[in-house]
Amino acid sequence: MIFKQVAEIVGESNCLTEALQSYAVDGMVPKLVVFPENVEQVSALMKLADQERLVVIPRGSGTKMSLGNIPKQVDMVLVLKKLNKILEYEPDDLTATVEAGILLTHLQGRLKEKNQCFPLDPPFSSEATLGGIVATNSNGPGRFFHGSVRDLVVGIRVVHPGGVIARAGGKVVKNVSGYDMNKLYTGSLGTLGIITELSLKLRPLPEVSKTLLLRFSSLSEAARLVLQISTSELLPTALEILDSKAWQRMNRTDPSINPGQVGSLSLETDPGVAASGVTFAAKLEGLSENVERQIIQIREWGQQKGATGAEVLDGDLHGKFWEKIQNHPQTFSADASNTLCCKASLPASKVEDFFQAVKKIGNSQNLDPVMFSHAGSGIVYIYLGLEAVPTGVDRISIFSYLIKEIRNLSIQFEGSLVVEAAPTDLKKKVDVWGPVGDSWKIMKLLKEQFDPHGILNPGRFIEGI
Ligand SMILES: Cc1cc2nc3c(=O)[nH]c(=O)nc-3n(C[C@@H](O)[C@H](O)[C@H](O)COP(=O)(O)OP(=O)(O)OC[C@H]3O[C@@H](n4cnc5c(N)ncnc54)[C@H](O)[C@@H]3O)c2cc1C
Repeated sequence: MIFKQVAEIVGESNCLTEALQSYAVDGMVPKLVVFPENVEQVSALMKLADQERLVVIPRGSGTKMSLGNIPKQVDMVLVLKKLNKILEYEPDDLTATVEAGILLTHLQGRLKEKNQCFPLDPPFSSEATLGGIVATNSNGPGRFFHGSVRDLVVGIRVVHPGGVIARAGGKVVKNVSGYDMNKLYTGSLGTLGIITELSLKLRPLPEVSKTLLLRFSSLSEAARLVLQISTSELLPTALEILDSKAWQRMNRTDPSINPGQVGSLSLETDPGVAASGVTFAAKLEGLSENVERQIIQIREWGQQKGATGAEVLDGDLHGKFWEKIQNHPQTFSADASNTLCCKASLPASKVEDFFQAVKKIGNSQNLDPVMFSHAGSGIVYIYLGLEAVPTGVDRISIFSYLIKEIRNLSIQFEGSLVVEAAPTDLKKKVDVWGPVGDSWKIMKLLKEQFDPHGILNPGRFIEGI
């Protein structure tokens, strides 16, 4: 019956009822997978779903469906990939309006023709859709200079449960009177509405783009350099710190471990330090003269702090390096379904102490986490493979304990911790979002207003919203 109504809206060929395993969310297989082709179809589907109390799980490319708590129910997966057009592109205004299912990589290709880009560099950039990126507030190393999704999305169109189509923001930089609803939908994980359209701020492509790598024997020198740069007049695009394990994984060559990646970086200088020390990386972009000046300055500051090796990457190597950093879930985890990935957001000045303390907690369990940091922004990623726990030991209990300890540590350092990826068995034991204080009451009220029957991604967001 429902299939018939859905098929009437989108056409039978856009409606799947069989072999739906690959659309399962945390192991829960939907009854229906639907591929709407325009906003009117999305609206009609949301009206029907609300009437029939069908749980709807929006989906872009599916690269980040592992994010969030386990859903309460899964009926219909709504795939936005057929809404993939560029609706407006105004190179002179540095703005574009796109449908939410467009792949970031397709958009970048079009903008490149005019020497422009959308300056966002989230993981899985070759597969992720703009809607998924905005729904998950997914950012990359470049947020240090360019800002995050919330700074770069200036307008949004959303379909709410019940089918109402709403717009927020606009196409110009000063676009909001009243509440800034763009920002509310960003990072809402598809719990308030289906994002169907986005207006974006663009930037010109830089004339030159280079990387300065410095090796240090200990973390504190690299961390002090990051603070010196970020409080100076220099303007790097990104500042990263990698521990030795992260560096080794950046360099591994086995394509079966690292699918879709571009092979080894083959940076072999100073192998001793690379094996035990810390790697600092700065991404420098802009006019050639300015980039060179910054490289000279940062190298000098690094040497004063005891850097033991220095290297400048440009061209292909520069591109490969940042691709691996950007796509860190693929670079740092051998097997995504068996990996714990935690993301801590901290004041930038606390990154060093946090790094050290997490290593200690890991070592107390005989586990050596892979750690790296978008250090300029105070973001630290921690990767742990479940296979590292000896057989016979209760892995889930150890990992639940680790999450609790590392989360307490993040709070102690005035930050927070989100579990970005974990096997479903582990998610049954932990809350992936962590505490949000009293604000959950307001969030719950908002959810009830936007989605009174709880049909959008129920259970996946904070506090089971
Ligand atoms: C193991 C793993 C680890 C990852 N780690 C990180 C990480 O550490 N940091 C990071 O930033 N990214 C991470 N990502 C991936 C992330 O960058 C995604 O690639 C991207 O953000 C999501 O794009 P997508 O189109 O694939 O969205 P999907 O995965 O299809 O959807 C993501 C979420 O957004 C909702 N959604 C999708 N489209 C819409 C829409 N149009 N309207 C409303 N809701 C929608 C979905 O319901 C879902 O909850 C990780 C992915 C994986 C698989």
